[in-house]
Amino acid sequence: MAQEVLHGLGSEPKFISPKYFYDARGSALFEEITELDEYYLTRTEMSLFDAHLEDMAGRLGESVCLIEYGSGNSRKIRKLLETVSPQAYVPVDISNEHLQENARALHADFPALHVYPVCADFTQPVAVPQEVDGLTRVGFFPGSSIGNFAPSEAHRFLTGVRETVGSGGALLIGVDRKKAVSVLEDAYNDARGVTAAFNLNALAHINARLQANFELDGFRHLARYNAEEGCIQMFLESRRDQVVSIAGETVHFAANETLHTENSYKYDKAEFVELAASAGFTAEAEWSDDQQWFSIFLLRGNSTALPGAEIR
Ligand code: AVI
Repeated sequence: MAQEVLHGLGSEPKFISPKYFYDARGSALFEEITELDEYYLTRTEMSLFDAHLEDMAGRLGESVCLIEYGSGNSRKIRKLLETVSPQAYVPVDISNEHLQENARALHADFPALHVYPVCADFTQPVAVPQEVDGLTRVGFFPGSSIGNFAPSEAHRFLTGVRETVGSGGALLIGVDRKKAVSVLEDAYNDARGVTAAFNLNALAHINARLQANFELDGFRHLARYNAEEGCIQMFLESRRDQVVSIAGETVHFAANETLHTENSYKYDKAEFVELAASAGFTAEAEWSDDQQWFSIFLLRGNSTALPGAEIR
């Protein structure tokens, strides 16, 4: 972690990974964000699940193994487990603690469900346990978490999922759509300052883990839409000229210098369908709200033709 953080802070412009938002306080702040008036994403996606779960379940069929990428979506996964009734559930998470907690809680409520937690970095193809052989593999990646990957990383992630679910397998994925800049910017600049606290929490997290001495009041939260990139970008801007010590090293911040903390990409429908196609998926269905602010896509793994094989 020290190496990674210092590499980003030694770069020009400075950056850190958004994963540093998420210690216990950061996860609680994110939960709070999902309930903010301005943060329409979670509420819109939930209402799409509520309205279309039966349709989703019908399309997925029976004999399903549900593979959840990241295991922090308890409310959404429960809805899906109730309606799709999969034979097996494979939560994949880098944090073993989250996985075990999640598996324990679900087992209590769905005693007949076979749960096979896999502790892994899900940006790589996942080794799914043999026990689920013969079941249709369906990945689940809600919340527009795909938006926090750069397009090349999103392509790599989707290619890995395609490899994991196989041809005929599927991915149910939530995607935040492009829309009026004011709506997007309000969602990341809420009036109560919860997103600002979430952004600044990355510094508190680094202080705790790397014996660093960031002064949180020395930085200001910034979030703005970059139309060229098609993403909301979050930064922490230094309020003054200052030096911070981190894991025995010192890092200089000029007044108004920015530290880039997160990108959150937004997609047009056609852009996302094309991205999915480049990873070997066909968009079989899409559910969106009246304003087309958020979409849930059902992507189906294409059958792969061997290189040089004739396509009939
Ligand atoms: C987790 N992820 C989809 C959120 C987003 O909207 O990109 C993280 C977030 N950052 C600021 N607010 C919420």
